[in-house]
Amino acid sequence: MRIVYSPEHTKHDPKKEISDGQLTDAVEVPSRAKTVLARIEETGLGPVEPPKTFPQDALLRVHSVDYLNFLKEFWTEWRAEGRDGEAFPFVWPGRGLRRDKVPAHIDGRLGHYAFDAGSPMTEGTWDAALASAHVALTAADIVCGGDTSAFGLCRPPGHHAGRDTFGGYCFLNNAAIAAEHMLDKGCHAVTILDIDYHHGNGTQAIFEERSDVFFVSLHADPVMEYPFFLGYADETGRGAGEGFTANYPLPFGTDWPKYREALSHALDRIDKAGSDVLIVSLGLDTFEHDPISRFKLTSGDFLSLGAELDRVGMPTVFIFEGGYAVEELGVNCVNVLTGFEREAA
Ligand code: SP5
Ligand code: ZN
Repeated sequence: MRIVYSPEHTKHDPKKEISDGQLTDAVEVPSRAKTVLARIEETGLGPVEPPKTFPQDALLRVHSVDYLNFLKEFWTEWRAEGRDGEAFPFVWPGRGLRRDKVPAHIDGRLGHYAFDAGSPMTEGTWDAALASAHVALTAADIVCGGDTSAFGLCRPPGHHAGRDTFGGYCFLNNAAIAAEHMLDKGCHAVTILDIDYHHGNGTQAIFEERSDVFFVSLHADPVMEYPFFLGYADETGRGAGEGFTANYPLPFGTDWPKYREALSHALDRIDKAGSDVLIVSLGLDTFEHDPISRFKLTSGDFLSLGAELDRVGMPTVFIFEGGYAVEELGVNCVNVLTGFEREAA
């Protein structure tokens, strides 16, 4: 399997995040991607290549121009206000406040585009997020070119980012950008299977009215877990997209037998949907020792998970999302990919 990686991600190196009501140590850190890369090299999973660059049009298929400009110009504006260090929003247009106004002040702009306070923006965030999107686009191109699979080792992750919103450590929605690119390149329909522990609210929101992108997500029940406000079983798509969203909220403590049951159901639906390509939003935070999650998958289970994914036999683009048990992250991630390849062989 060909792997796409860019060292640009190290420019996004936050030290702190706001989580569980407190300022805590950041968990979405550069060592995450480095440990996965090290394991790929150690196991010889496949050749590692840098991303190509793409015109901004590829991002505009998913994100609004004002949002992209905000991300790009953020650091200059932040510095112009006399600020330094990591940036967090602290005021949002909640119920009763106007969402149609984009304030000029940087604190207002931050609140307008953010949906949580847990995703610090730093000097290098834009460069890293842009490279991450290019990694995803390059991986998509590899599969468009005829390979049966590819892995985009994206960082920062993407699945929480919406058309014009950031949060959940995500700024550009890498999986959504890859999906649009594949549709542009001649795919008729794409399925995105999101197996990160957290619901992929951004990806769902981007495609909820679309019938050419089937979004399927297995995740911790939002009634008890972040992102709390999307990912319930009754969300099945809207308008032309009715029936093209499927959510499998699962309880705390979900282990492989229970997870496999839901995955199996999801894969049957994916099989029937008949898309021509599968994009897997690959989060490894379902791991039993993940520091912020409460599922119980073991390192060995990730091999089985990879094998299950190949059951539908579709060309597959893997896009790296969450997973915060850094020490075991390389093994867990590569286990999914080798489990998948072994089955294919
Ligand atoms: C890409 C991705 O996985 N983003 C996840 C963002 C989650 N941020 C909020 C984390 C809240 C953690 N609560 C942990 C409770 C146990 N200490
Ligand atoms: Zn996650």
